[in-house]
Amino acid sequence: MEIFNEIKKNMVELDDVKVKQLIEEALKKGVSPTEIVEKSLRPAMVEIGELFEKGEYFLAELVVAGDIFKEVMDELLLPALRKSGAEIEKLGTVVIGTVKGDLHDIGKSIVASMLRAAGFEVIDLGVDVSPEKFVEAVKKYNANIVGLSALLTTTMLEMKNVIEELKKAGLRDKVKVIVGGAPVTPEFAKEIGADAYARDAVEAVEVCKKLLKRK
Ligand code: B1M
Repeated sequence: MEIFNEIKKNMVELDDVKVKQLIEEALKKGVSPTEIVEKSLRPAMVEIGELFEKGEYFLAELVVAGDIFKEVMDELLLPALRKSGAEIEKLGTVVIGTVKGDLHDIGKSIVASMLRAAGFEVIDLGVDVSPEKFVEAVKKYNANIVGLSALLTTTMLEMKNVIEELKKAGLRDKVKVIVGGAPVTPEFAKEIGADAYARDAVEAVEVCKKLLKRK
């Protein structure tokens, strides 16, 4: 669809005014907020990352891209998501966070919002979360699921440390672990002993529902 390309192009060019205008138009036409994220904004962020790698964009551009993404999520997409008929049934409790050393929170926050919209209670611990903090929160909130997000190839290794810490605390059998984030793969999830992997926020909701049924 042309509108997805247009949003993507303007996001890559960091034109926040145009991005907002196009998203408003798309929402009015009935395009779903999750499609806008997955077909326009996320591919745009990948391209922005590539421009950064090539030295055509700098850290300042990454920061601006992150800010625009957050603004359109808060102002336009999350309100639309809430309106689009969230299930009211109360599902389980998910403790979620971006692992230690990692400050990327856009994808994790989208996953958290989608889980909330689907009826999960979500405790969002934010970014740079240590294994000890995850364990503490699992105990405190009696969580059914722990969600770990990482965007750096270096920090994804922290996911294993969280699983180890859950084992040490005797909680590993009581809680399911789902992992995700750009560098994470299903193979990596298996290798570190996670229960599940999700590619995006829509899949994360489906996977979390399945994880609870299996318990
Ligand atoms: Co950074 N950064 N960054 N960055 N950044 C990446 C990740 C990078 C791939 C860019 C690149 O070079 N191509 C690269 C990592 C390379 C690598 O590890 N191999 C990189 C780098 C190098 C860095 C710094 C080291 C740069 C520096 O300082 N020199 C630095 C690290 C800081 C740190 O964390 N310690 C850094 C900093 C930043 C900013 C702070 C400026 C900013 C983040 C702002 C913020 O989050 N508040 C930023 C940004 C914006 C990016 C890119 C461009 C975009 C990330 C993003 O928001 N994507 C990114 C490029 C890329 O991703 N290819 C890049 C959109 C978001 C919707 O997608 O996060 O993938 P994503 O989330 C998806 C799925 O992955 C999945 O669902 C989400 C929704 O669909 N998902 C889950 C995510 N978590 C999940 C959890 C689940 C399930 C699914 O279950 C629990």
